[in-house]
Amino acid sequence: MTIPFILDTDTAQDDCVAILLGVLDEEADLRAVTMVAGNVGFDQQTENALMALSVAGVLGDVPVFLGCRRPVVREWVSAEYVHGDGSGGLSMDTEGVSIEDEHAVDALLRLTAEEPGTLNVVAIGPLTNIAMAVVKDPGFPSRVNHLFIMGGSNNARGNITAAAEFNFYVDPDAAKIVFGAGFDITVVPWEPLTVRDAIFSREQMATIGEQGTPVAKFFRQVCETTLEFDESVGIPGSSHPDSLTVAVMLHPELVRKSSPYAVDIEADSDLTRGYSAMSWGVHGLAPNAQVVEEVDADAFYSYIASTMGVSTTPSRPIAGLA
Ligand SMILES: [Ca+2]
Repeated sequence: MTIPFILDTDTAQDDCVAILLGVLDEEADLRAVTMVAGNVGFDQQTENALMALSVAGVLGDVPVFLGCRRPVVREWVSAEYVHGDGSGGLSMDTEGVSIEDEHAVDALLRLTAEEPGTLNVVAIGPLTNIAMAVVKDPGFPSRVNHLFIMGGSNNARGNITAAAEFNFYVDPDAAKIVFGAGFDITVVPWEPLTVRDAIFSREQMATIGEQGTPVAKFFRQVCETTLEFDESVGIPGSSHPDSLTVAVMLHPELVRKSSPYAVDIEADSDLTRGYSAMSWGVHGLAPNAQVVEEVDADAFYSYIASTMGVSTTPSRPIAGLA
């Protein structure tokens, strides 16, 4: 039994790894990639997603839908200072590659209507597409089997501000809608989880790259920019929150600890915009999400390393792949 899911992504660096897991892991059945405004320029994100599909040899096999090009209310904020253009200096000729005409929000609604209660959605960018799907069709949450969200911090530091993690900061209004919509939700937060359990050292990154497969080389090159940024802000390695979110869905045995929380998002304050209030059960609030608190870091690394070692024949040449 494979796990069917839609991946909603602002593709840069670790989003690419999340896509690779979705097509290389035998447990995964990636039905669609939906693009949302986030990390880097929208068209660049789309090219990054197509490159990831190409290096895995499945370009054209997984439909790619373009979604919201800006947050619901606010101006778009980029993370280009973290990711560069998110490609690790790689590029690919996308001439003639087919992108679906249907909008990503409509695709989310249609695909879940065709198989209600079957598909998971993994959201690893700002939650704009997911919120817009809720706004357009309030029946959407009940048709999604489970929604996995990368975002927020669990009573800990943010990354784009002291209070907020990037995905929720960029579109706090969307995040607030999504957490109030009635989905079955699992959250993979930035702190403390990701920076403790999903950080790879330079040595670990090199070990993955040395496997020499196209995927392994691609992995190392696209993750290098973030590695340098992470080290500059005191994180001892390359961070992998997005691929961790897909991994948690495909391999729940990686999770050592998770608990129910009542999660809500700050959308009114400037100072704490996008802050995720995660109430742990003592404040009289009904839980609306399961928050992952600890994963087996060694097992996660081994899983990523072995998956990046899978041999593929890239669909198209990728310029700059060493
Ligand atoms: Ca992302």
